[in-house]
Amino acid sequence: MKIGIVCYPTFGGSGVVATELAKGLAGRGHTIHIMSYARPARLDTLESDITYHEVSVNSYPLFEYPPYDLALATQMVNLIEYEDLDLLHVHYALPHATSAYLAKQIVRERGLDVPVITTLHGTDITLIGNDPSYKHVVEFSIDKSDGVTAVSEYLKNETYAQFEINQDIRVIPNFIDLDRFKKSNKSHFKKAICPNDEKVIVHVSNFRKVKRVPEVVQVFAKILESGIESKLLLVGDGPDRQKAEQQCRDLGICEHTRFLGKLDQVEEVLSIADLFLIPSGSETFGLAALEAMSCSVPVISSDIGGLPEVNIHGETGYLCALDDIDCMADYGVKILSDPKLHQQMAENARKRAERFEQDKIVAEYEDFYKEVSDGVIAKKA
Ligand code: GMT
Repeated sequence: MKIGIVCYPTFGGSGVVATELAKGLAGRGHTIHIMSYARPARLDTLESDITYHEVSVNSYPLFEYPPYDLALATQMVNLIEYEDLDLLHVHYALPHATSAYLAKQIVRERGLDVPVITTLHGTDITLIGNDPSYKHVVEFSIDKSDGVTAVSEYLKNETYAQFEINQDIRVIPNFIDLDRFKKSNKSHFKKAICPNDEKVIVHVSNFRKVKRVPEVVQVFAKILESGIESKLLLVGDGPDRQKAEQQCRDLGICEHTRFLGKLDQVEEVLSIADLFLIPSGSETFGLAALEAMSCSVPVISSDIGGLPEVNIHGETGYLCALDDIDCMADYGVKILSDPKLHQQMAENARKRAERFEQDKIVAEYEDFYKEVSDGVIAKKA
């Protein structure tokens, strides 16, 4: 098939899922056209069957807010016509599903019918998508899509709870490249960071408020207090970085903490990790947790959103109530001070990650494309 994929170009979240899906589909013989306002971070190599189309928005003295959604719709129309697209798959509803709806109507006038699939990822439903300034348009655009997927059961239910959607939503979870995300020997790196063979605790995020990075530091401080010699490695950057750095200074634990900034090869850090912390206040799936688990790292997470569908309590790590720092620290100490338990959880984590193997999930998307193209998608029961 010739497939148009639309996404944000981000380092994490929907941008990663969309780009990895594009690569997986290209590997299965499809021709992919990716549209975004910048080259997606994970589209870092030349791929012969993937063409990237930058959506450029011309400024004009009247425009305080240049209309990206219209420029995107125009790009979609161009690609449907000139590249003969069979299907449009947009990631993150706002504004991509709306642009797709518009493009679909325009090409219909010209005798072309292109199915539109919208994948819901997270804050497009749980936060910004249901903001009163966008809600009607987001709801309409999702409902008018020919097929809708969500990355977890939680997100599917949340979508029905927050919007009037008559479409049947198919759950297709995030996925993982098990060959890339696996524990590999990084002993030189481990030695440099942990000269005394300290335990390594890792957090990876975009440091937005919802990720609770200052709480990661608090949990770590308590683990240190318990006497476990350890280091905290924080990967990523964003609005809460300064707050987290200040927290380290306040708690006097800066020498045990390293802020590594944004990194492309997260799997190298995960390869030396003993524990992964993800205490998020909202998380529809938790791709970062899956990446850690795939590298055989037990996870301690909050018990919210889609995280319990990924991290299994007592098996691949532990879940704690939101903001329960003591609970997370206690479980951290438990895992790090019991080598047998750690080994078992590390194995379980990798096994669990195998359920989300990339090829298998890409094939689910492929099947869904066929169903939608054949017009066999049902309405909500
Ligand atoms: O809201 C974000 O953090 C970004 C968002 C996105 O759509 O880019 O991430 C969401 O999508 C990821 C991929 O499907 C999920 O793994 C994340 O859990 C989800 N983030 C949140 O719900 C906060």
